[in-house]
Amino acid sequence: MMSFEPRLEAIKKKHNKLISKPNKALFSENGIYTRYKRPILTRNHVPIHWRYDLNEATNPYLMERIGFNAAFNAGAIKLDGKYLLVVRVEGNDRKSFFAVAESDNGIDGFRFWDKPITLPQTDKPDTNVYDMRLTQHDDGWIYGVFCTERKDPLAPEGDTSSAVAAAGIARTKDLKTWERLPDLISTSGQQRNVVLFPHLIEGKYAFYTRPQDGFIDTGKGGGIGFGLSESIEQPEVKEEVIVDAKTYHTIYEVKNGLGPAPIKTAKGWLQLAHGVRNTAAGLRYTLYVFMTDLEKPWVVTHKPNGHFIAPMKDERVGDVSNVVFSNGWIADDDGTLYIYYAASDTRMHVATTTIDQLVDYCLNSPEDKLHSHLSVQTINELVDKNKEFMHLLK
Ligand code: M1P
Repeated sequence: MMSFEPRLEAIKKKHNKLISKPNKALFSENGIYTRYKRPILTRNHVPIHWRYDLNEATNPYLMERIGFNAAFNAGAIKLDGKYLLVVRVEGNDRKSFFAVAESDNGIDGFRFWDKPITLPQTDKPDTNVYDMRLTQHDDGWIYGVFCTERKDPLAPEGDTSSAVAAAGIARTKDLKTWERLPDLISTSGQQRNVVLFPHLIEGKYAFYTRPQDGFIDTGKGGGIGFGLSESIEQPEVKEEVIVDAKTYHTIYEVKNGLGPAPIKTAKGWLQLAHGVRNTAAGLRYTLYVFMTDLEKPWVVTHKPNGHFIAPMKDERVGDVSNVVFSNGWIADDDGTLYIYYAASDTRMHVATTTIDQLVDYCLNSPEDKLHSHLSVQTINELVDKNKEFMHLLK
């Protein structure tokens, strides 16, 4: 075993090499977005001083004192020219918490800030928190809406797994100091994947929701919902309409949930969501994109069929395999869009595209007609349209 000093040098060298490795855009076969060669954040990006006691007197073997399991499902925002992710970091103890990682260009060089976020508690302490969506609201605050999970108080004796999920809310101006607000009260027993809309509607705060009557199963919860709250200090949604329903034999057959806060375009609100279907190998999570009406952001106007991003190659394997999940994206002033997505509940990736391309994708891709023979009809329509251009393929 190496002694303290050479071991520390080796750990530092390895860590610095990892966090300064440049990323590389890959050729985009579909032309809709560009994937990158490396994940942008992994558990190995967690700072050395969060993991090791650096005092030789109290840690002579320089062993890790605190272990980290994963860095994934990050909210995203650009502030003062920096690309900032509020990452769900999970310790080996299975507790997730939030920590900010910063990059100058949005595709590599992400480094965690000095300390994780200290999240104030309500009178019912969170057991676990995760998947924060950031919304820069017209009221001047940046809101973080996240899932807070606690043991189900009604769980029968001996059941140490049943939990209740609710939407926790905190606000900040700088991602450093956070004010905690009460959890959202809604019509269903549980909530996850709740997202605050950036504008007031009819003078009220508006939330995309995901009503569910179980912790994993959404049960009677019909899909991505939408509701209004009179106040953000006492948030309560008394009525939820379904925006995008879970649907038989689609990629969102079992459940779905909104990703980041939507982006306003001239043609409507761009929305990113995840859809879940079941397979013999377990649940499969993919991402899809749709648009909602500018004035009525709860009404879907365009929805390309199928998935937008599905887990590929190494992304397919992790703690919860066959999952891609996104709760953060950043639209730059020049129209570039950085989509931050996690692979298999383990690590973070980025994909880039432009707002114009995504709008074009929404407006011009065929919708899901829900039957095989209609999918064939759609393909044949394209084949016929291409007849006079077939020479281009020679
Ligand atoms: O494990 C996949 C995802 O499962 C949950 O998402 P949903 O509520 O839509 O099923 C969340 O726990 C999410 O964090 C996780 O990535």
